[in-house]
Amino acid sequence: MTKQSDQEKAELRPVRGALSGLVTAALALGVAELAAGAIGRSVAPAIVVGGAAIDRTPRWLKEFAIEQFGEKDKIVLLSGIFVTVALLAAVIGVIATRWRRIGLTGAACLGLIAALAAATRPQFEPIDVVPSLVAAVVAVLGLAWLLSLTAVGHSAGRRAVLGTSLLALAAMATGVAGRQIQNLRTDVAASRRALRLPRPALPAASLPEGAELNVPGVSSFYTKPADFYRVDTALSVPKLTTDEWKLRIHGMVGEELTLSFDDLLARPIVEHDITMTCVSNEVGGGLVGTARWLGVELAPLLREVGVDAKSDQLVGTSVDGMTIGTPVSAVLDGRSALLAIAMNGEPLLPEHGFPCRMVVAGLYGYVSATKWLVDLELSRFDAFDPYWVRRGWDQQAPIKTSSRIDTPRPLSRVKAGRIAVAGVAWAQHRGISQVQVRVDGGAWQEARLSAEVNDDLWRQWVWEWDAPSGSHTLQVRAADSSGEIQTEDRAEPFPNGSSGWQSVLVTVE
Ligand SMILES: Nc1nc2c(c(=O)[nH]1)N[C@H]1C(S)=C(S)[C@@H](COP(=O)(O)O)O[C@H]1N2
Ligand SMILES: [Mo]
Repeated sequence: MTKQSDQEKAELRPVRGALSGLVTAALALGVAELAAGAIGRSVAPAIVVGGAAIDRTPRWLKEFAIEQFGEKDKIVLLSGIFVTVALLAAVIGVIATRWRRIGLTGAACLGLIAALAAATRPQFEPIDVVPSLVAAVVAVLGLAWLLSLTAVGHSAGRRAVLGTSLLALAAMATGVAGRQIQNLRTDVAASRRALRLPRPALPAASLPEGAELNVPGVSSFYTKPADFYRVDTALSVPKLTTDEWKLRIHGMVGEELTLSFDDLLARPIVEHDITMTCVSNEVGGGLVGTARWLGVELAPLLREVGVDAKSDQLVGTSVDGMTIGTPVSAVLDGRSALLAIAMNGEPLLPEHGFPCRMVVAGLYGYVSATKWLVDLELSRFDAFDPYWVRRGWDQQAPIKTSSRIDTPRPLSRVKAGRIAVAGVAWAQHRGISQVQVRVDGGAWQEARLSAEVNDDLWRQWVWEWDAPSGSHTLQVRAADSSGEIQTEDRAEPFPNGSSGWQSVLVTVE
Protein backbone atom coordinates (compact mmCIF):
# COMPACT_ATOMS: atom_id res chain seq x y z
CA MET A 1 0.00 0.00 0.00
CA THR A 2 1.31 3.42 -0.87
CA LYS A 3 1.79 6.20 1.55
CA GLN A 4 -0.66 8.33 -0.40
CA SER A 5 -3.55 5.87 -0.13
CA ASP A 6 -2.91 5.51 3.60
CA GLN A 7 -3.31 9.22 3.94
CA GLU A 8 -6.43 9.14 1.83
CA LYS A 9 -7.85 6.51 4.12
CA ALA A 10 -7.15 8.59 7.18
CA GLU A 11 -8.89 11.56 5.61
CA LEU A 12 -11.87 9.46 4.65
CA ARG A 13 -12.23 7.98 8.11
CA PRO A 14 -14.57 10.62 9.56
CA VAL A 15 -16.77 10.41 6.48
CA ARG A 16 -16.98 6.63 6.74
CA GLY A 17 -17.63 6.91 10.47
CA ALA A 18 -20.43 9.43 10.01
CA LEU A 19 -21.98 7.38 7.25
CA SER A 20 -21.77 4.19 9.33
CA GLY A 21 -23.46 5.98 12.23
CA LEU A 22 -26.24 7.31 10.02
CA VAL A 23 -26.97 4.04 8.28
CA THR A 24 -26.91 2.10 11.54
CA ALA A 25 -29.32 4.56 13.16
CA ALA A 26 -31.66 4.22 10.19
CA LEU A 27 -31.55 0.44 10.47
CA ALA A 28 -32.15 0.58 14.23
CA LEU A 29 -35.22 2.79 13.68
CA GLY A 30 -36.45 0.53 10.89
CA VAL A 31 -36.17 -2.62 12.99
CA ALA A 32 -37.82 -0.81 15.92
CA GLU A 33 -40.71 0.07 13.60
CA LEU A 34 -41.02 -3.67 12.82
CA ALA A 35 -40.97 -4.49 16.53
CA ALA A 36 -43.68 -1.89 17.21
CA GLY A 37 -45.74 -3.48 14.45
CA ALA A 38 -45.18 -6.94 15.87
CA ILE A 39 -46.42 -5.98 19.34
CA GLY A 40 -49.17 -3.84 17.84
CA ARG A 41 -48.52 -0.67 19.82
CA SER A 42 -47.62 2.81 18.67
CA VAL A 43 -44.30 2.91 20.51
CA ALA A 44 -41.62 3.42 17.86
CA PRO A 45 -38.67 5.31 19.41
CA ALA A 46 -39.31 8.67 17.70
CA ILE A 47 -42.97 8.53 18.75
CA VAL A 48 -42.30 7.86 22.43
CA VAL A 49 -39.49 10.41 22.60
CA GLY A 50 -41.67 12.99 20.83
CA GLY A 51 -44.62 12.22 23.09
CA ALA A 52 -42.49 12.57 26.20
CA ALA A 53 -41.14 15.86 24.83
CA ILE A 54 -44.63 17.23 24.16
CA ASP A 55 -45.71 16.48 27.72
CA ARG A 56 -42.70 18.38 29.05
CA THR A 57 -42.72 21.33 26.67
CA PRO A 58 -42.92 24.61 28.59
CA ARG A 59 -45.86 26.83 27.68
CA TRP A 60 -43.80 29.57 25.99
CA LEU A 61 -42.23 27.02 23.67
CA LYS A 62 -45.56 25.39 22.89
CA GLU A 63 -47.08 28.80 22.09
CA PHE A 64 -44.08 29.69 19.94
CA ALA A 65 -44.35 26.39 18.06
CA ILE A 66 -48.09 26.79 17.43
CA GLU A 67 -47.58 30.38 16.29
CA GLN A 68 -44.76 29.41 13.93
CA PHE A 69 -45.98 26.09 12.62
CA GLY A 70 -49.71 25.88 13.47
CA GLU A 71 -51.08 22.42 12.86
CA LYS A 72 -47.74 21.40 11.28
CA ASP A 73 -46.13 21.57 14.73
CA LYS A 74 -46.08 17.77 15.01
CA ILE A 75 -44.33 17.26 11.70
CA VAL A 76 -41.81 19.88 12.73
CA LEU A 77 -41.21 18.12 16.07
CA LEU A 78 -40.79 14.71 14.44
CA SER A 79 -38.45 16.15 11.82
CA GLY A 80 -36.49 17.80 14.62
CA ILE A 81 -36.15 14.47 16.40
CA PHE A 82 -34.97 12.72 13.24
CA VAL A 83 -32.45 15.46 12.47
CA THR A 84 -31.15 15.32 16.05
CA VAL A 85 -30.83 11.55 15.95
CA ALA A 86 -29.06 11.78 12.59
CA LEU A 87 -26.56 14.33 13.92
CA LEU A 88 -25.91 12.32 17.08
CA ALA A 89 -25.57 9.13 15.06
CA ALA A 90 -23.05 10.73 12.72
CA VAL A 91 -20.99 12.06 15.62
CA ILE A 92 -21.15 8.69 17.38
CA GLY A 93 -20.02 7.02 14.16
CA VAL A 94 -17.01 9.33 13.87
CA ILE A 95 -16.10 8.83 17.52
CA ALA A 96 -16.41 5.06 17.11
CA THR A 97 -13.76 4.99 14.38
CA ARG A 98 -11.23 6.17 16.98
CA TRP A 99 -12.69 5.05 20.32
CA ARG A 100 -14.75 2.00 19.49
CA ARG A 101 -16.11 1.40 23.01
CA ILE A 102 -17.23 4.96 23.54
CA GLY A 103 -18.95 5.03 20.17
CA LEU A 104 -20.79 1.76 20.74
CA THR A 105 -21.83 2.87 24.22
CA GLY A 106 -23.20 6.08 22.70
CA ALA A 107 -25.22 4.09 20.19
CA ALA A 108 -26.66 1.93 22.96
CA CYS A 109 -27.49 5.02 25.01
CA LEU A 110 -29.68 6.50 22.28
CA GLY A 111 -31.85 3.38 22.36
CA LEU A 112 -31.91 3.35 26.15
CA ILE A 113 -33.07 6.97 26.25
CA ALA A 114 -35.96 6.04 23.98
CA ALA A 115 -36.80 3.08 26.22
CA LEU A 116 -36.84 5.44 29.19
CA ALA A 117 -39.15 7.80 27.32
CA ALA A 118 -41.45 4.86 26.55
CA ALA A 119 -41.60 4.01 30.24
CA THR A 120 -42.88 7.51 31.10
CA ARG A 121 -45.83 7.45 28.69
CA PRO A 122 -49.27 7.46 30.32
CA GLN A 123 -50.57 4.20 28.80
CA PHE A 124 -47.25 2.42 29.41
CA GLU A 125 -47.05 -1.34 29.40
CA PRO A 126 -43.70 -3.08 29.98
CA ILE A 127 -43.66 -4.46 26.44
CA ASP A 128 -43.50 -0.86 25.14
CA VAL A 129 -39.75 -0.67 25.83
CA VAL A 130 -39.06 -3.56 23.45
CA PRO A 131 -38.81 -1.58 20.18
CA SER A 132 -36.37 0.90 21.76
CA LEU A 133 -34.27 -1.87 23.32
CA VAL A 134 -34.23 -3.73 20.02
CA ALA A 135 -33.07 -0.48 18.42
CA ALA A 136 -30.24 -0.23 20.95
CA VAL A 137 -29.04 -3.76 20.20
CA VAL A 138 -29.28 -3.29 16.42
CA ALA A 139 -27.42 0.01 16.68
CA VAL A 140 -24.52 -1.54 18.59
CA LEU A 141 -24.23 -4.65 16.41
CA GLY A 142 -24.71 -2.75 13.15
CA LEU A 143 -22.12 -0.13 14.00
CA ALA A 144 -19.59 -2.71 15.23
CA TRP A 145 -20.04 -4.70 12.05
CA LEU A 146 -19.62 -1.73 9.73
CA LEU A 147 -16.52 -0.61 11.62
CA SER A 148 -14.99 -4.07 11.35
CA LEU A 149 -15.47 -3.93 7.57
CA THR A 150 -13.72 -0.60 7.21
CA ALA A 151 -10.97 -1.40 9.67
CA VAL A 152 -8.10 -2.95 7.74
CA GLY A 153 -6.90 -4.92 4.86
CA HIS A 154 -7.21 -5.31 1.18
CA SER A 155 -10.40 -4.01 -0.46
CA ALA A 156 -11.69 -2.71 2.88
CA GLY A 157 -13.13 0.23 0.96
CA ARG A 158 -15.22 -1.92 -1.34
CA ARG A 159 -16.47 -4.07 1.54
CA ALA A 160 -17.41 -0.96 3.47
CA VAL A 161 -19.44 0.42 0.58
CA LEU A 162 -21.19 -2.91 0.15
CA GLY A 163 -21.90 -3.28 3.85
CA THR A 164 -23.20 0.25 4.19
CA SER A 165 -25.47 -0.15 1.17
CA LEU A 166 -26.75 -3.43 2.52
CA LEU A 167 -27.68 -1.90 5.88
CA ALA A 168 -29.27 1.10 4.18
CA LEU A 169 -31.47 -1.22 2.13
CA ALA A 170 -32.36 -3.25 5.21
CA ALA A 171 -33.24 -0.01 7.01
CA MET A 172 -35.68 0.98 4.32
CA ALA A 173 -37.20 -2.49 4.04
CA THR A 174 -37.74 -2.90 7.77
CA GLY A 175 -39.08 0.64 8.16
CA VAL A 176 -41.62 0.28 5.37
CA ALA A 177 -42.62 -3.25 6.45
CA GLY A 178 -43.02 -2.09 10.05
CA ARG A 179 -45.33 0.72 8.98
CA GLN A 180 -47.35 -1.63 6.80
CA ILE A 181 -47.80 -4.12 9.62
CA GLN A 182 -48.98 -1.37 11.95
CA ASN A 183 -51.52 -0.19 9.38
CA LEU A 184 -52.75 -3.72 8.67
CA ARG A 185 -53.06 -4.67 12.32
CA THR A 186 -55.25 -1.70 13.10
CA ASP A 187 -56.97 -0.75 9.88
CA VAL A 188 -58.77 2.39 10.97
CA ALA A 189 -59.64 3.37 7.40
CA ALA A 190 -61.40 0.05 6.85
CA SER A 191 -63.20 0.26 10.17
CA ARG A 192 -64.36 3.76 9.28
CA ARG A 193 -65.54 2.68 5.82
CA ALA A 194 -67.44 -0.24 7.30
CA LEU A 195 -69.30 1.89 9.83
CA ARG A 196 -72.94 2.35 8.82
CA LEU A 197 -74.17 5.39 10.67
CA PRO A 198 -77.52 4.85 12.37
CA ARG A 199 -80.37 7.24 11.74
CA PRO A 200 -80.97 9.59 14.62
CA ALA A 201 -84.16 8.93 16.58
CA LEU A 202 -84.12 12.65 17.13
CA PRO A 203 -82.71 14.39 14.04
CA ALA A 204 -81.53 17.97 14.33
CA ALA A 205 -83.87 20.45 12.65
CA SER A 206 -82.73 21.66 9.27
CA LEU A 207 -81.21 25.12 9.27
CA PRO A 208 -83.80 27.89 9.34
CA GLU A 209 -83.85 30.45 6.57
CA GLY A 210 -81.25 33.13 7.13
CA ALA A 211 -78.95 30.99 9.27
CA GLU A 212 -76.38 31.50 6.56
CA LEU A 213 -75.85 35.06 5.29
CA ASN A 214 -73.96 33.98 2.17
CA VAL A 215 -71.52 36.85 2.37
CA PRO A 216 -68.38 35.94 0.43
CA GLY A 217 -65.42 35.48 2.73
CA VAL A 218 -67.40 34.53 5.84
CA SER A 219 -66.78 31.12 7.45
CA SER A 220 -69.38 28.64 6.26
CA PHE A 221 -71.96 27.81 8.90
CA TYR A 222 -70.88 24.17 9.14
CA THR A 223 -67.16 23.59 9.04
CA LYS A 224 -66.07 20.79 6.72
CA PRO A 225 -64.46 18.00 8.78
CA ALA A 226 -61.29 18.30 6.71
CA ASP A 227 -61.15 22.07 7.46
CA PHE A 228 -62.05 21.70 11.13
CA TYR A 229 -59.24 22.90 13.35
CA ARG A 230 -57.25 20.17 15.05
CA VAL A 231 -55.69 20.51 18.49
CA ASP A 232 -54.24 17.59 20.41
CA THR A 233 -51.03 16.26 21.89
CA ALA A 234 -51.02 13.09 19.78
CA LEU A 235 -47.81 12.81 17.75
CA SER A 236 -49.23 9.98 15.69
CA VAL A 237 -53.02 9.80 15.37
CA PRO A 238 -54.18 7.11 17.82
CA LYS A 239 -55.45 4.03 16.03
CA LEU A 240 -58.66 2.51 17.26
CA THR A 241 -61.22 0.45 15.38
CA THR A 242 -64.88 0.06 16.27
CA ASP A 243 -64.18 -3.63 17.03
CA GLU A 244 -61.53 -2.82 19.60
CA TRP A 245 -63.32 0.17 21.05
CA LYS A 246 -64.79 -0.13 24.52
CA LEU A 247 -65.91 2.55 26.93
CA ARG A 248 -65.70 1.90 30.64
CA ILE A 249 -67.80 4.15 32.89
CA HIS A 250 -66.73 3.80 36.51
CA GLY A 251 -65.52 5.55 39.64
CA MET A 252 -68.07 7.17 41.94
CA VAL A 253 -71.02 5.31 40.44
CA GLY A 254 -73.64 2.88 41.68
CA GLU A 255 -72.76 0.24 39.14
CA GLU A 256 -70.01 0.49 36.59
CA LEU A 257 -70.70 -0.13 32.95
CA THR A 258 -68.67 -1.09 29.89
CA LEU A 259 -70.03 -0.38 26.44
CA SER A 260 -68.94 -1.93 23.16
CA PHE A 261 -69.42 0.03 19.96
CA ASP A 262 -72.50 -2.05 19.15
CA ASP A 263 -73.89 -1.28 22.61
CA LEU A 264 -73.39 2.38 21.82
CA LEU A 265 -75.17 2.12 18.46
CA ALA A 266 -78.07 0.29 20.12
CA ARG A 267 -78.84 3.31 22.28
CA PRO A 268 -81.06 6.18 21.11
CA ILE A 269 -79.06 8.21 18.61
CA VAL A 270 -79.36 11.97 18.58
CA GLU A 271 -78.05 14.75 16.41
CA HIS A 272 -76.93 18.13 17.77
CA ASP A 273 -75.42 21.22 16.16
CA ILE A 274 -72.61 22.57 18.31
CA THR A 275 -69.84 25.12 17.78
CA MET A 276 -66.61 23.93 19.38
CA THR A 277 -63.78 26.23 20.48
CA CYS A 278 -60.25 25.75 21.73
CA VAL A 279 -59.10 27.66 24.80
CA SER A 280 -55.87 28.40 22.91
CA ASN A 281 -57.73 30.44 20.31
CA GLU A 282 -56.28 33.95 20.12
CA VAL A 283 -58.50 36.96 19.48
CA GLY A 284 -59.31 36.74 15.77
CA GLY A 285 -58.02 33.16 15.59
CA GLY A 286 -59.30 30.10 13.77
CA LEU A 287 -59.51 27.44 16.50
CA VAL A 288 -63.30 27.34 16.34
CA GLY A 289 -65.65 25.34 14.15
CA THR A 290 -69.21 24.14 13.86
CA ALA A 291 -70.48 20.65 13.14
CA ARG A 292 -73.60 18.56 13.22
CA TRP A 293 -72.68 15.85 15.70
CA LEU A 294 -74.30 12.43 15.73
CA GLY A 295 -74.07 10.36 18.86
CA VAL A 296 -75.46 9.21 22.16
CA GLU A 297 -76.54 11.48 24.97
CA LEU A 298 -74.29 11.35 27.99
CA ALA A 299 -76.76 12.41 30.70
CA PRO A 300 -79.02 9.32 30.50
CA LEU A 301 -75.92 7.10 30.60
CA LEU A 302 -74.70 8.80 33.77
CA ARG A 303 -78.15 8.46 35.33
CA GLU A 304 -78.08 4.78 34.44
CA VAL A 305 -74.80 4.09 36.22
CA GLY A 306 -75.94 6.21 39.16
CA VAL A 307 -73.58 9.08 39.88
CA ASP A 308 -72.59 9.56 43.51
CA ALA A 309 -73.89 12.95 44.72
CA LYS A 310 -70.36 13.87 45.84
CA SER A 311 -68.86 13.41 42.38
CA ASP A 312 -68.41 16.74 40.61
CA GLN A 313 -65.85 15.90 37.89
CA LEU A 314 -66.25 13.55 34.95
CA VAL A 315 -62.79 12.52 33.75
CA GLY A 316 -62.50 11.31 30.17
CA THR A 317 -59.38 9.38 29.15
CA SER A 318 -58.33 8.73 25.58
CA VAL A 319 -56.61 5.64 24.29
CA ASP A 320 -53.33 7.60 24.29
CA GLY A 321 -53.72 8.64 27.90
CA MET A 322 -54.98 12.23 27.56
CA THR A 323 -57.21 13.15 30.50
CA ILE A 324 -59.94 15.80 30.33
CA GLY A 325 -62.20 16.81 33.23
CA THR A 326 -65.76 18.07 32.75
CA PRO A 327 -68.13 19.34 35.44
CA VAL A 328 -70.74 16.64 36.11
CA SER A 329 -73.25 19.45 36.62
CA ALA A 330 -72.73 20.65 33.03
CA VAL A 331 -73.29 17.18 31.61
CA LEU A 332 -76.51 16.80 33.63
CA ASP A 333 -78.00 20.30 33.27
CA GLY A 334 -79.84 19.56 30.05
CA ARG A 335 -77.37 21.01 27.55
CA SER A 336 -76.01 19.03 24.61
CA ALA A 337 -73.44 16.59 25.97
CA LEU A 338 -72.66 13.74 23.63
CA LEU A 339 -70.59 10.70 22.94
CA ALA A 340 -70.18 11.64 19.29
CA ILE A 341 -69.47 9.16 16.50
CA ALA A 342 -70.01 11.36 13.45
CA MET A 343 -69.47 14.88 12.25
CA ASN A 344 -71.56 16.43 9.46
CA GLY A 345 -72.86 13.06 8.33
CA GLU A 346 -69.52 11.23 8.22
CA PRO A 347 -67.91 8.99 10.83
CA LEU A 348 -65.38 11.04 12.80
CA LEU A 349 -62.11 11.50 10.96
CA PRO A 350 -59.26 9.63 12.72
CA GLU A 351 -57.67 12.96 13.73
CA HIS A 352 -60.96 14.14 15.24
CA GLY A 353 -61.32 11.14 17.53
CA PHE A 354 -62.60 8.11 15.60
CA PRO A 355 -64.50 6.09 16.63
CA CYS A 356 -65.91 8.07 19.57
CA ARG A 357 -65.30 11.38 21.28
CA MET A 358 -67.03 13.63 23.76
CA VAL A 359 -68.62 16.95 22.82
CA VAL A 360 -70.22 19.26 25.38
CA ALA A 361 -71.77 22.58 24.40
CA GLY A 362 -70.41 25.74 26.03
CA LEU A 363 -67.08 24.42 27.35
CA TYR A 364 -63.65 24.74 25.79
CA GLY A 365 -62.34 21.53 24.23
CA TYR A 366 -59.68 20.89 26.86
CA VAL A 367 -62.39 20.49 29.51
CA SER A 368 -64.97 18.63 27.46
CA ALA A 369 -64.03 17.13 24.12
CA THR A 370 -61.93 13.98 24.73
CA LYS A 371 -61.09 12.33 21.41
CA TRP A 372 -60.44 8.56 21.08
CA LEU A 373 -62.40 8.28 24.32
CA VAL A 374 -62.14 4.91 26.09
CA ASP A 375 -62.74 5.64 29.77
CA LEU A 376 -65.07 7.83 31.82
CA GLU A 377 -64.45 8.09 35.51
CA LEU A 378 -66.73 9.88 37.94
CA SER A 379 -64.38 11.71 40.26
CA ARG A 380 -63.95 14.99 42.13
CA PHE A 381 -62.21 18.23 41.21
CA ASP A 382 -60.33 18.11 44.51
CA ALA A 383 -59.19 14.52 43.90
CA PHE A 384 -57.84 14.56 40.36
CA ASP A 385 -56.16 17.10 38.06
CA PRO A 386 -56.38 16.25 34.36
CA TYR A 387 -53.55 16.85 31.87
CA TRP A 388 -53.93 20.60 31.22
CA VAL A 389 -54.94 21.45 34.77
CA ARG A 390 -51.65 19.92 35.93
CA ARG A 391 -50.01 22.42 33.58
CA GLY A 392 -51.72 25.39 35.20
CA TRP A 393 -54.86 25.84 33.09
CA ASP A 394 -58.15 26.42 34.92
CA GLN A 395 -60.11 23.41 36.16
CA GLN A 396 -63.31 24.77 34.70
CA ALA A 397 -63.53 26.84 31.55
CA PRO A 398 -66.78 28.04 30.00
CA ILE A 399 -66.35 29.64 26.57
CA LYS A 400 -66.02 33.43 26.55
CA THR A 401 -68.15 35.63 24.29
CA SER A 402 -66.06 36.30 21.19
CA SER A 403 -66.41 37.82 17.73
CA ARG A 404 -64.24 37.68 14.66
CA ILE A 405 -63.94 39.67 11.44
CA ASP A 406 -63.58 37.22 8.54
CA THR A 407 -63.73 39.84 5.77
CA PRO A 408 -61.97 42.08 4.88
CA ARG A 409 -58.80 40.22 5.84
CA PRO A 410 -56.28 41.93 8.11
CA LEU A 411 -53.90 44.20 6.19
CA SER A 412 -55.82 43.73 2.96
CA ARG A 413 -56.44 46.42 0.33
CA VAL A 414 -60.01 47.09 -0.70
CA LYS A 415 -61.68 49.45 -3.15
CA ALA A 416 -63.40 52.54 -1.78
CA GLY A 417 -67.20 52.32 -1.71
CA ARG A 418 -69.69 49.88 -0.19
CA ILE A 419 -68.05 46.81 1.23
CA ALA A 420 -69.34 44.10 3.52
CA VAL A 421 -67.57 43.80 6.85
CA ALA A 422 -68.58 40.40 8.12
CA GLY A 423 -67.65 37.47 10.32
CA VAL A 424 -68.85 35.20 13.09
CA ALA A 425 -69.55 35.56 16.82
CA TRP A 426 -69.99 32.89 19.48
CA ALA A 427 -70.97 32.55 23.13
CA GLN A 428 -71.92 28.90 23.32
CA HIS A 429 -74.81 27.94 25.54
CA ARG A 430 -75.67 31.57 26.21
CA GLY A 431 -76.15 32.62 22.60
CA ILE A 432 -75.28 35.82 20.73
CA SER A 433 -77.78 38.68 20.82
CA GLN A 434 -75.86 41.53 19.22
CA VAL A 435 -72.74 42.35 17.21
CA GLN A 436 -71.34 45.84 16.74
CA VAL A 437 -68.64 47.24 14.50
CA ARG A 438 -66.78 50.52 14.60
CA VAL A 439 -64.28 52.25 12.36
CA ASP A 440 -61.24 54.11 13.68
CA GLY A 441 -62.61 54.18 17.23
CA GLY A 442 -65.84 55.96 16.15
CA ALA A 443 -69.40 55.19 17.18
CA TRP A 444 -70.47 51.54 17.37
CA GLN A 445 -72.72 50.42 14.52
CA GLU A 446 -75.19 47.55 14.70
CA ALA A 447 -74.32 44.58 12.49
CA ARG A 448 -77.05 42.43 10.98
CA LEU A 449 -77.09 38.93 12.46
CA SER A 450 -77.90 35.62 10.82
CA ALA A 451 -80.96 33.82 12.15
CA GLU A 452 -80.31 32.17 15.51
CA VAL A 453 -80.35 28.37 15.26
CA ASN A 454 -79.62 27.51 18.87
CA ASP A 455 -77.54 29.13 21.59
CA ASP A 456 -74.77 26.53 21.26
CA LEU A 457 -73.90 27.81 17.81
CA TRP A 458 -72.07 30.75 16.38
CA ARG A 459 -73.90 33.39 14.37
CA GLN A 460 -72.72 35.14 11.26
CA TRP A 461 -72.93 38.92 11.08
CA VAL A 462 -72.49 41.59 8.43
CA TRP A 463 -72.22 45.36 8.37
CA GLU A 464 -72.23 47.43 5.19
CA TRP A 465 -69.49 50.00 5.19
CA ASP A 466 -69.13 53.05 2.93
CA ALA A 467 -65.39 52.79 2.94
CA PRO A 468 -63.52 56.08 2.35
CA SER A 469 -59.96 55.85 1.09
CA GLY A 470 -57.14 55.72 3.57
CA SER A 471 -55.95 53.37 6.31
CA HIS A 472 -58.70 52.27 8.68
CA THR A 473 -59.06 50.13 11.75
CA LEU A 474 -62.18 47.99 12.04
CA GLN A 475 -63.22 46.63 15.41
CA VAL A 476 -65.90 44.18 16.42
CA ARG A 477 -67.57 43.19 19.67
CA ALA A 478 -70.52 40.97 20.54
CA ALA A 479 -73.02 40.62 23.33
CA ASP A 480 -74.40 37.35 24.65
CA SER A 481 -78.10 36.74 25.23
CA SER A 482 -77.97 38.37 28.66
CA GLY A 483 -76.90 41.56 26.90
CA GLU A 484 -73.43 41.46 28.40
CA ILE A 485 -70.89 42.81 25.93
CA GLN A 486 -67.64 40.92 25.53
CA THR A 487 -64.89 42.53 27.54
CA GLU A 488 -62.41 44.90 25.93
CA ASP A 489 -59.72 43.69 28.35
CA ARG A 490 -57.10 41.79 26.44
CA ALA A 491 -56.22 38.40 27.87
CA GLU A 492 -53.94 35.73 26.52
CA PRO A 493 -55.40 32.23 26.14
CA PHE A 494 -53.69 31.06 29.35
CA PRO A 495 -55.23 30.11 31.78
CA ASN A 496 -58.90 30.19 30.71
CA GLY A 497 -59.26 31.63 27.21
CA SER A 498 -58.45 34.85 25.35
CA SER A 499 -60.52 38.01 25.52
CA GLY A 500 -60.55 41.45 23.94
CA TRP A 501 -61.89 43.10 20.81
CA GLN A 502 -60.37 42.17 17.49
CA SER A 503 -58.94 45.02 15.43
CA VAL A 504 -58.34 44.69 11.72
CA LEU A 505 -56.30 47.21 9.79
CA VAL A 506 -57.26 47.69 6.12
CA THR A 507 -56.21 50.03 3.36
CA VAL A 508 -58.98 51.50 1.23
CA GLU A 509 -57.89 52.84 -2.14
N1 LIG B 1 -57.34 12.59 23.26
C1 LIG B 1 -57.33 13.93 23.16
N2 LIG B 1 -58.50 14.60 23.10
C2 LIG B 1 -58.52 15.94 22.99
C3 LIG B 1 -57.32 16.68 22.98
C4 LIG B 1 -56.09 15.95 23.05
O1 LIG B 1 -54.99 16.52 23.04
N3 LIG B 1 -56.13 14.58 23.14
N4 LIG B 1 -57.36 18.05 22.86
C5 LIG B 1 -58.60 18.72 23.26
C6 LIG B 1 -58.64 20.09 22.83
S1 LIG B 1 -57.59 21.16 23.61
C7 LIG B 1 -59.54 20.54 21.92
S2 LIG B 1 -59.73 22.18 21.63
C8 LIG B 1 -60.36 19.60 21.13
C9 LIG B 1 -60.12 19.80 19.66
O2 LIG B 1 -60.84 18.88 18.91
P1 LIG B 1 -60.57 18.78 17.35
O3 LIG B 1 -59.11 18.53 17.17
O4 LIG B 1 -61.43 17.69 16.84
O5 LIG B 1 -60.96 20.13 16.76
O6 LIG B 1 -60.09 18.27 21.45
C10 LIG B 1 -59.84 18.00 22.80
N5 LIG B 1 -59.72 16.57 22.93
MO1 LIG C 1 -58.11 23.20 22.98
